[in-house]
Amino acid sequence: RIITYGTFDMLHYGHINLLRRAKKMGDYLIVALSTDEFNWNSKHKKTYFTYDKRKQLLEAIRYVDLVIPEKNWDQKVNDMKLYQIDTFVMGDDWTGKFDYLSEKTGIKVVYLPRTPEISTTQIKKDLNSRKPVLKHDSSTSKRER
Ligand code: C2G
Repeated sequence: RIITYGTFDMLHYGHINLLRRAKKMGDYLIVALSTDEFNWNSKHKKTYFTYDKRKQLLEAIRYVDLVIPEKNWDQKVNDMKLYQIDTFVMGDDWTGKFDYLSEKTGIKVVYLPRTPEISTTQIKKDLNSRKPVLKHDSSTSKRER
């Protein structure tokens, strides 16, 4: 039984890569999804999609078996016991930050390499910079017309 935590705003292939590799480590994957309040009050993140929308998206992913709310930084130890977790997985931007979980609960803690070049912040930046993200050749645009 595997668990991972995150905001998963503007779901993208970096998130999917993480979830696919996490699921491969077991046969049941729980995603603890940061609530809007937790994002705003503790992570100072304003998400584009609300918790309900982000939950709906995650529940549509074949690798995800259950989505629960992440309400604070301190619920992890209890979550490990409550959901009988074997392995905790996070991207390696968190390397070392959750080692205490294995000391406290004996579960395995794994940090997986992040997918390069993609992040919600980068998507927002590119869109705001009004850079023509997609290049259309004339034939495509004619077909669209
Ligand atoms: N991720 C990734 N590659 C990317 C972007 C994200 O592997 N290009 C991973 C992150 O490392 C994380 C997960 O996808 O494991 C979710 O990313 P975020 O939504 O940014 O999660 P974060 O805000 O870091 O929340 O208590 C832990 C926090 O809730 C983690």
